[in-house]
Amino acid sequence: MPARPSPFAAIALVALVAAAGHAQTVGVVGVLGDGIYRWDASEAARGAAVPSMSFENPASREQTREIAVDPAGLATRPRFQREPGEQAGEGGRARVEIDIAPGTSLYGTGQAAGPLLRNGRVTECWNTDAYGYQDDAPSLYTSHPWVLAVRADGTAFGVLADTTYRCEIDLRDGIVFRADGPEFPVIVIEGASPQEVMVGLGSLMGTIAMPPRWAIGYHQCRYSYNPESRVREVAQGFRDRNIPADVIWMDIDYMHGYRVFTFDHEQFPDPAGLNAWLDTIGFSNVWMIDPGVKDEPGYFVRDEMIDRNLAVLDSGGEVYRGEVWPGWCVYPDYTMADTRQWWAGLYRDFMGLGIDGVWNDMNEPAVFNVPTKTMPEDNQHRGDSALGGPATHDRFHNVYAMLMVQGTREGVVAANPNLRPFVLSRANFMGGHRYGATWTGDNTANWYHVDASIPMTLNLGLSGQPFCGPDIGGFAENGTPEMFQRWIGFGALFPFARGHTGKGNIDKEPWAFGPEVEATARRALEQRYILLPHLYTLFHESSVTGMPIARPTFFADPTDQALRGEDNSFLLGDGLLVVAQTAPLMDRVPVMPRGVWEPLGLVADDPALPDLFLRAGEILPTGPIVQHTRERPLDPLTLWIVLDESGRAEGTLYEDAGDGLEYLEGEYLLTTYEAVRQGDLVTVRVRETEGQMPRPSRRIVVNVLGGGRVSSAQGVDGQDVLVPVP
Ligand code: NBV
Repeated sequence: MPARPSPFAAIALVALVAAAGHAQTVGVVGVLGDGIYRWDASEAARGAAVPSMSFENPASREQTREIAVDPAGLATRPRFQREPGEQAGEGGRARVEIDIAPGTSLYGTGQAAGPLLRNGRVTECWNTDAYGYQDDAPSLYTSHPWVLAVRADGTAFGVLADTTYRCEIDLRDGIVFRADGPEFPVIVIEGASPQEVMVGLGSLMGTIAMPPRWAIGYHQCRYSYNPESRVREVAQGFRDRNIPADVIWMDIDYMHGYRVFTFDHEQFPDPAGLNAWLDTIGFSNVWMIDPGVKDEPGYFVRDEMIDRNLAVLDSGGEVYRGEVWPGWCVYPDYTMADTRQWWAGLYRDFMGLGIDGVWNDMNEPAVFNVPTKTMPEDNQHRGDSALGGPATHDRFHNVYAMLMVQGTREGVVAANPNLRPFVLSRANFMGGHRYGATWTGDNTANWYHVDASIPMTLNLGLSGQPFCGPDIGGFAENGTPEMFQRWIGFGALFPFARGHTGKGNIDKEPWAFGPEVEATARRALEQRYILLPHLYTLFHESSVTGMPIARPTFFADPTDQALRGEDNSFLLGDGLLVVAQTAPLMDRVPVMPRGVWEPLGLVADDPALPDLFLRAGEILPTGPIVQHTRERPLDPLTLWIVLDESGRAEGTLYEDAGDGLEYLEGEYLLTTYEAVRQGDLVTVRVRETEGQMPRPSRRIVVNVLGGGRVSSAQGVDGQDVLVPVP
């Protein structure tokens, strides 16, 4: 029988001698798609690679086509090398190196402390409980072994080190990945722009599912709101003060002695009743579940897990025990589908109490009283063959949380098959955006963290996790009223907007800092709700293409070098620029993208709020101020318009039921509006619609901005509206 031809180009393995003196190889390459390549250190390494945990469809990584061009002509060529171990006999690390041309800017690397621009930085992919982290933290809660590189001319490429092992991303001289474990595939995505690379990444890793609309509202949390009377008081506090919010969160103190899937019956005697009451005032709820299960015979979660043999084992094959909140705990081994299925089943009764969303915390997994803060690397997981089979914890550490959240999501969906799930996870891995949103962990109420929250949110988005944001107000410490005021000002515009703080701190609800800060917070949140139609449209776009929701300002013009390090501002979509002041003195001078950007005022002037600008050629859909997303339908629809040089503008609005899955059957309305100037008049009309949802009968308000002036007209949505040129 003739040998099956290898889909990889036959490249002679050229041994190069690197400066360090260790042999480098150019590896073998195959094509995965248009401008998308898979490289491996050798044919043998390719054959031995474990299935991808990041690809939405791991089989697709294996379906390479032969490359038509000479690989030596490819723009991005990794070089492979085995670094010797530090101690004799040790396997050492697999190293991959990619040169970059001068003027190349590097981004991504997941949830990394420090600035947006990653050149010169070293990030370690190793999910870590990093309470109170600062700028020099090597690793945080989630891991994304991914770099987005933007060349001087604005073309771009992305590189994924497709390994789950501990992996260092060293960007001090080009791009270098050093990972424990065996050689790993390297995925290269070429694009004419960084946006194209992001879409390519979405095609491989999958995209977020459309969340329920309430999850895009404002969330209020603290560690913890307890007893339940305090939950009611805080939720009612928003309504009494007319401060918009959609969600209130139940942190670990609702549990009975921190046992997951139980309730403290003194403090929370009737969770179903509490959830039902919250619903009457338009509040959705999210409740926490951790992975550590109290090791207490008689406790049903623990007994089921042990009886079914689903726990993580230690190196000797005994059930591993580690200390967390409940005391000694056992940990589900989510690397087995059986475990995930059992875990998912636990959510049936839990969700049956009217629970809307789930928060998975401590899933790095965090372990107390050990120097590594996590379980031993030689613990044993009995991984299914689909995940590459059994392995020690060092291979599964970074995906422990992702597999947990996958199980959680499956359970939430099974409990409420007709609703959209919402799950938030602290730890996660490249590709984990398919299962849950994320936040930036235990930050601190100081100006460093106010400043860091924009770049961190942006780099997560550039690493495939668009649904994210920081603890607004800071988790550790109290901060100052001014700090909170500024933080909520721009924080209210992140894809995931949640106020949170830790135990023992002062209150940090929007009204906790006195009337002046409360007024800013109200305006900031009103601004979010006014922009909700646009944000919802961006979530839809992201769910289709993989584009981030909050985007770096340089996306406005990837050829403009001046924008490459700008991380005090960000774009929501293509044309709405949010310029924040994240330093106490408000003395940062933002770098503005070239072209015409008209200032946009959606709420009363307030120096603590970010400045908004709308780009020429954009139509921005907005709604009225509402107190929560279910309050009333979008009416009137207000379009803000800035014409481009040719007198035209365009924008889209996505609408659906806000929950449920009918949108997947076509029950949505995607409208493209256009504005065209003829003489002194601008005609605004529907140019195109997609989807089967009928257009709601509603009023439309049109505001055309130009030269600092605004001209307005009203009409009926779906019919042409004429408005004078401003
Ligand atoms: O569950 C309590 C907290 C939670 O509020 C926080 O957001 C998590 O990041 N959790 C960590 C455990 C305690 C941290 C000190």
